[in-house]
Amino acid sequence: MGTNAIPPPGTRRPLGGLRRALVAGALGTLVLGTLTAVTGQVSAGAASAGAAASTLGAAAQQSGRYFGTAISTSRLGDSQYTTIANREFDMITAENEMKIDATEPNQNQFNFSGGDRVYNWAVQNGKRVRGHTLAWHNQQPNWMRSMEGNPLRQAMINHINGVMNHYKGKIYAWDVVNEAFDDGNGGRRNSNLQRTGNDWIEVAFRTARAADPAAKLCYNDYNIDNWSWAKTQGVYNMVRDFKQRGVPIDCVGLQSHFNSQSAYNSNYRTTISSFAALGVDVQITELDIQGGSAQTYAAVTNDCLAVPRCTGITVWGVRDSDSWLGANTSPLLFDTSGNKKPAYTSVLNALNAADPNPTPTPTPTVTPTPTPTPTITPTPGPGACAATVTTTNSWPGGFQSTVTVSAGSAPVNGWTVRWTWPGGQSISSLWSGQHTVSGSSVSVRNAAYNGSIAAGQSTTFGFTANGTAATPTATCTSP
Ligand code: 9MR
Repeated sequence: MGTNAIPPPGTRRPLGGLRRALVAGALGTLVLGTLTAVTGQVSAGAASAGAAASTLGAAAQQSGRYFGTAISTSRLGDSQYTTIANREFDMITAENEMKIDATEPNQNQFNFSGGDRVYNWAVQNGKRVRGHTLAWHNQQPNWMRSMEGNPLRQAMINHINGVMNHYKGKIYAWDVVNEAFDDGNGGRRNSNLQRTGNDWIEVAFRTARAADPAAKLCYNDYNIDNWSWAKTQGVYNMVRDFKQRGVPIDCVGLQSHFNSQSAYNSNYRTTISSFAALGVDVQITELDIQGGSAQTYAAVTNDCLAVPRCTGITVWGVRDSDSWLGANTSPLLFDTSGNKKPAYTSVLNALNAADPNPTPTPTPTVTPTPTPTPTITPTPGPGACAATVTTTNSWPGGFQSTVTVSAGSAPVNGWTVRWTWPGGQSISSLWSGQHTVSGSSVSVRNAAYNGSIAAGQSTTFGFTANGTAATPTATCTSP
């Protein structure tokens, strides 16, 4: 598993930085495992007052933080690897095993064998787990890669529900959405998910909150470390908007893959504190530093320690030879023989020098579990269509619905669905259709790609709305 590809030099310079491409790679073999419940959270005891801790995890715990690593199932048989990982780290991320292609290789057929192996290894050794990742343009299985529009939107929602339900109550934080911003201009990355409508990210977060209210929900990205870069500002503005509008988000993951084109900058602390000031935790989620500078590793650690809501650091691999970047770039804290590098010592010393007063992280507000509304689908007559509204998600002040549009015994070519809101509701965004509003009346025309419905078949569109969840009776007409 993993790749030795080194990211190619970037070609664009966003406010002084070069774009860095990430490399897709094949997923390794998944091995069967079973899921066990979390019974404990932390095995390595924190150092007693005054004494320096001798491992990264214990040293981080002194200020209420964690120190984690990515783990790959392909290396769980390597005792040097597992010995170091078990000794040093108290938070685990599956490097590839909880990604979309691993967990839903065929549509609606979920496979948690690899994810469970990593999860079980972690909890059996007293560690917590970060979930990575639920909605991403990369590492999509083939069936998802070819999807667009409403079917993809629904598949994303189904995927989030399927995976989060399997790990419900067991994951410290989920990277709900990964790498959704463009490298250069601070806007969204063009992807099949983005093309389902700009609201796909908030729909993913709302779905995630309902699926597992106990998990922290993170937005995770690379090249959002440098405060002066447009991409950082783009993500910052999204998080601020989400917090203002009550979209559930608890944390931002700064991947922090540092190299010569995306170098550590001393404004990193400003980035961390600025995100934290929005009311989210900040987690350093995939740290590696090409060249392995001990000084830069210490600076990154100290920047996190300086911000109470920077709750932990995860390095993206154990030994240099385990890194996706290849051992020759020396990016991690242990060398290929498993020896501690100078960077290790500088991180440990920084953690041991931290302010021992942990600031508790507020627990995110738990959103009431939505109650799906049972619906009866009317049978349309020949040439006609019918529509049913189903509430799929709700939260204080808003809700999300799916509308199923069905053809009867004859095909439908173009449709319009209409309903009237009962109590002042209003649509905030709608996908896979074009809507017009007149007072409390809503009219939705088909989108360009879903107007034709074969006899006996159906299509769907969806929306999020403000107000108390309502499931109005909808009518459908076909020209
Ligand atoms: O380390 C992962 C590598 O084994 C995979 O081949 C690669 C495929 O996309 O993903 C790597 O991890 C990435 C992470 O999931 C998201 N941020 C960038 C990481 C490095 O590419």
